[in-house]
Amino acid sequence: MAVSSAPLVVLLVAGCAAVAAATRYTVGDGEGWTTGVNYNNWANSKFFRQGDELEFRYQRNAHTVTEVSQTNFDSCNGNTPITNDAGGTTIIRLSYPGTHYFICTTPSHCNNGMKLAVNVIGDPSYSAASPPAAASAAAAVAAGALIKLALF
Ligand SMILES: [Cu+2]
Repeated sequence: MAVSSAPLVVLLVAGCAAVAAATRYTVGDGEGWTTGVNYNNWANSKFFRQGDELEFRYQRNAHTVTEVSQTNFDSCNGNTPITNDAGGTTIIRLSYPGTHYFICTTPSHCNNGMKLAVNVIGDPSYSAASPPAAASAAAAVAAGALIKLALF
């Protein structure tokens, strides 16, 4: 029994690793990326790891997702963005550790609190070549199928 169950253990570990590889967080949860949401509270309830993703959902062109430096975050200055998008759905991969800063550049929105800072913890197992969250989920499903097969 011990011999036959060894491959199953390997599959279970592999399956868990795939699930833990990346998490995609919807910024603001059901409220999305908009005015009137306290994004400090939202971020403080989460633990972001290198490789995780942020999904910003908002009305196209009504807001922006603008990644900026800490200085520009503090002053709500979007003139020299690191990245910028207003497409309505913006997915940002947190590919390096440290604090990432996002603001909305629609006039007055950032100053009224539409800004998000997330602290990202480094993950030594992270690889830029690793598959995105959707592929990881597929891998987890595949691993689960293998586990079911192994149980037979
Ligand atoms: Cu806005």
